[in-house]
Amino acid sequence: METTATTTKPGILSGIQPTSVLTIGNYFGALKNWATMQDEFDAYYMVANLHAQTVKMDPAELRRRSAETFALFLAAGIDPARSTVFVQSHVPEHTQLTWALMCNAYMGELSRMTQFKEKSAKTADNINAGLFTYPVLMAADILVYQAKYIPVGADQKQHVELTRDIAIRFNNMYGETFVIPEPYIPKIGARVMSLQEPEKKMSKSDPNPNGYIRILDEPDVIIKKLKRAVTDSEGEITGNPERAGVYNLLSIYSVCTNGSIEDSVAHFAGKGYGDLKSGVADAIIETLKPIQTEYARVLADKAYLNEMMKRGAERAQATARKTVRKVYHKMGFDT
Ligand code: AQP
Repeated sequence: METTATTTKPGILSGIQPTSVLTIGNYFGALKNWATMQDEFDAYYMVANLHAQTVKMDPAELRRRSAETFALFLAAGIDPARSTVFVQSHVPEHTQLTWALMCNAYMGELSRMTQFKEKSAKTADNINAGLFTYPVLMAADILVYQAKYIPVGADQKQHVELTRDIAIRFNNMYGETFVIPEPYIPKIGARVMSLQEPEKKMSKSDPNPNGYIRILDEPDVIIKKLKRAVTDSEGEITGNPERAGVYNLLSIYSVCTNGSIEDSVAHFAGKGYGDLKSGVADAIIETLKPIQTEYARVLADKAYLNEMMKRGAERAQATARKTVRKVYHKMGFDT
């Protein structure tokens, strides 16, 4: 496999936490775009397993899910020959850089992170320090690869702002060290909403399994969940975003068929919600079929999977090590 030691393409970094099996929200909102960005960017894609531990996870489950999520990245079209794809904990430089950044981040700015407020309200029995300092680890994830662009949803924009502030502060104090990253809105992107509460985003840790479709769900499960999807009492299929349930189904159909909302509305013109739900279910099943087949193949080949994880980590580490050496030297640490 070819490894790109030097490149002139802008760096990009993104990750997904292996807290549960990924949903079609993770696919259409992240993985599908990642695959299309592989040639334009020097892409780093990681299984964010260190982040997943801010909620309590069983160690054996976390280990298994990390490997499965990595396999799913490959199955969804992330090509280890074109992108650096790896598991976060395999590259210890992330945590090494975190400490350096932690000493250049302030309690006040971390206290302003809205996601901390939301998440700590949800897990009142486990407000661990990791949940509070998680944005600094995220800053390290980005800065350690000198990534220029960070594809993020609105909920993560504040964390990219914080990363910029820390990087600028560090550069001012110690001299030019970090590339200052920018949030990046992919050309095609989709926010997939819950099938049960369509005003909320589809989430893999939703306690109600009817709210999400997993990338690995069997066709009969997909059909059943779609049948239960929340719509409204209007009966007519239009592309009005205020009718959140129907609009969500239309946009899922659009991303599955690579069409526009107008195309989807035209496709279902004169039909009822039963047809809409079965049409969307079929489109999802067709989209997921090749990914599921490839996933089964990759997961069955443990030697290949382990080798890809090892190579990905080595390739990521080659870049990360350079940054940490530079930072530690500037700060007066000997290693
Ligand atoms: N519903 C969604 N629509 C579009 N994009 C989505 N993403 C997640 N859900 C949707 C995108 O997936 C990437 C990684 O997500 P994550 O695992 O780091 O955490 P998250 O954003 O908090 O996603 P979940 O599924 O809700 O995770 P849990 O339940 O573990 O907290 C991001 O690029 C995100 O935009």
